[in-house]
Amino acid sequence: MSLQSQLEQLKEESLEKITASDNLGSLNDLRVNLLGKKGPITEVLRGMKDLSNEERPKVGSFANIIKNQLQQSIDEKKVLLEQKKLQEEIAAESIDITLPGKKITAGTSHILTQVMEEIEDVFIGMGYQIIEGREVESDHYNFERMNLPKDHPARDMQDTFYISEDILVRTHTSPVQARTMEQHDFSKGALKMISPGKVFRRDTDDATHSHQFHQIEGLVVDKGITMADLKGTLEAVMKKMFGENRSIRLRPSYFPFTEPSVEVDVSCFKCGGKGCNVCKYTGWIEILGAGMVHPKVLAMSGIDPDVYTGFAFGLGPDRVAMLRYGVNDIRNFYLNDVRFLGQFQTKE
Ligand code: FA5
Repeated sequence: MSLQSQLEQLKEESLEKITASDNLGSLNDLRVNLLGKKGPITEVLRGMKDLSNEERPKVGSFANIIKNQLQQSIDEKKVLLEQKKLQEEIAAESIDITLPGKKITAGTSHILTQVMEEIEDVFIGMGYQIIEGREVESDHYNFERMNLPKDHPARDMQDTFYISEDILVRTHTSPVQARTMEQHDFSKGALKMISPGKVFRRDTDDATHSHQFHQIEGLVVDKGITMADLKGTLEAVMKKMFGENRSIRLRPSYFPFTEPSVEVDVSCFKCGGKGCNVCKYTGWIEILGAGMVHPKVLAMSGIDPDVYTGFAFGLGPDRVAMLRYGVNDIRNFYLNDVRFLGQFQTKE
């Protein structure tokens, strides 16, 4: 067989192999085998030495043409195989959006947070500002400015955890009253604020007492504020929170920082006042302490009690939440058991 026909045959066989190659690795092996120094074309060309001077350049250029054809065919095949590989990778990475998604269990805000935010919303609607107090307080603001001097017997009911002799964790949110009053500029209008937050007492924990619980302090100071404003405000708030049919009653009480002082009861939202286990068969539920701000407390904050008067109240949202949701032990709020907390889904 002439060298030319050998080369022709080699070309046909090689082209078939290139066409059959189905991945980039085998194509590269093929390239090295066919076109490399030890490849069959080079082998065939070794026979050129026996050719005549006329034949040799013809066969030489024919061999080069074949080499170029094979190289071109390999290059084209390479492009095809690269595209194929890319398609396969894209197909492997594609997401089937028709598959049902995995359900993500969303958390909820803590039930006490929900109750406090609901109460805040009611007061914001009535034009109150929300004031953030501090949990670590001084004896001065927690007691003295609330008209509870060092030897006052009412301090016994609010013993707490002391950080130093004068620094403690607050026993009630009332110190926020003093801090807010001394800052307030009455030329800009009345002072109307509530302050929700954590408080601490050296109470023995039981079903209705926790050593850490929450309060919402309320304070309104302006010229001409009376007990009627206190009553009207609290009645409106209780109706918003517990239903339009609720009424409230005020019973005389004592707090060193208010004069006169009252305990405020709301008519039972479960039985409507007839008597049931929620209201302990009295028809009323005690909900907060309140009163007219003591003139001494106003004066200690730099406010003239002959010109300004005010009312204040302190509400326990933990107890509100217990009553509302029939929770029989306050400690459930603080154990962080999701089986309990998960029952109170956040309202949208
Ligand atoms: C006070 O703390 C007053 N500072 C409230 C006040 C403010 C009166 C402004 C007048 C004017 P008292 O100790 O009663 O008052 O607590 C208020 C509310 O906190 C109670 O009605 C109750 O709901 C809640 N509370 C008190 N002790 C605990 C406790 N250990 N665990 C859970 N809640 C409690």
